[in-house]
Amino acid sequence: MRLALVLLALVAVIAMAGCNQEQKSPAGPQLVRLAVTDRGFEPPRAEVPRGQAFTLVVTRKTDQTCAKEILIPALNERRTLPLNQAVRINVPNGVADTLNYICGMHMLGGTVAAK
Ligand SMILES: [Cu+2]
Repeated sequence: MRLALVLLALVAVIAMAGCNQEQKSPAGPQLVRLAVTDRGFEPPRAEVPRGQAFTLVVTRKTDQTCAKEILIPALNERRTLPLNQAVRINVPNGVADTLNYICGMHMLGGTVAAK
């Protein structure tokens, strides 16, 4: 019985390792993590490999800026940024060489460049 449990645990670990490898493969989704701090969006300039879709993962970590929304004009996207909650925005391949985003009041922003 104990052996069966150990085997089950091993199978689970191997299955999870397999999932991780999938995420690291070149075809997997590229994540671009952004934080909103009291200095604005960080990093303000990010780069992604050219020719790949990616997912913006934006987490607002402060109440001290006006950036409680993010706008991505090229995607016609406007999303609210709840405090300390990661917001995922999928960006298809080929939308823009340099993707611009700004806060809801057009004061803070940044770019993601395809290189
Ligand atoms: Cu703003």
